[in-house]
Amino acid sequence: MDDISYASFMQEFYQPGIPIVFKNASKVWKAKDLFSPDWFRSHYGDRKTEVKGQVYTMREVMDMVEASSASNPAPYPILFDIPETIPEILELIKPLNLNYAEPNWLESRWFNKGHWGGATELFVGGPGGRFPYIHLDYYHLNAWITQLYGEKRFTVFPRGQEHLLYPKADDPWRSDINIFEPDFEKYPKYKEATPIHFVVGPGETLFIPFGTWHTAYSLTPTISVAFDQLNNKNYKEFVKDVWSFKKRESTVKAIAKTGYAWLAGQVCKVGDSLHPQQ
Ligand SMILES: O=C(O)CCC(=O)C(=O)O
Ligand SMILES: [Fe+2]
Repeated sequence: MDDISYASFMQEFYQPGIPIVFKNASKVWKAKDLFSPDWFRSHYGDRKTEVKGQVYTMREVMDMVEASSASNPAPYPILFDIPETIPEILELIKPLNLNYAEPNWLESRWFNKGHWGGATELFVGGPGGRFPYIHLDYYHLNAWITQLYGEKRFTVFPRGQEHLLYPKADDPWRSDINIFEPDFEKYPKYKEATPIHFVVGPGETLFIPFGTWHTAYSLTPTISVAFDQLNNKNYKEFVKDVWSFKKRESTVKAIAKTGYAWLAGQVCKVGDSLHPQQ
């Protein structure tokens, strides 16, 4: 979708919770047409990240994803927490909200980013790299994924198919179904599911509304920037998740964090009413 107005996006996609691929929302970012494996190797080659317990430099990561193949894939995803490990590039991805992902309470100082599951991350992958499972994002956050280099195939499931996807009993935000080779004996209802596959290419941005089951598969070396969004629309579900996640740690913590999240939400709601969107 190209050059949809903010108001139309909100009405036709955001409010009903329908995924959409923006063709060129990233035109407002300096990072567009700039990010590439070579660019990261030469500017931030020494920055490090950990993947499955092993530390790699950016240089090694880029070498790995360029050598990756479907038969011998590099690990996926390889993540760099942008504010923590490459804060310099924050300048190149402004405005983070692309003038569409707003309001975003995770950008307010009341919701310390990263604290609630909402981070700004660089995703790096190579051919054959599969996100390890189909899932819902934690905390019912909306996800915004901007592909800046290479092509990734995404799979999303229409709302209302959760009963066909076998959420795990101990982690109902995930399923063990392998969508590449589904085991229909074990998951017979999955036969009725209707996964939607599509490729997101350089410069394109995918909006994944909360409550959408999804996964991703890297077709080429890929670099994307992902961030999450919270506002009045997903706030109720967010607060419920804060409760249930923190409750696993302790009831006292759950009460404190949920109380805080509720209060911060009230403040942000007032903020929204003082600064209406375009
Ligand atoms: O690999 C991707 O780009 C999708 C990532 C994703 O769905 C997630 O991190 O929750
Ligand atoms: Fe996700």
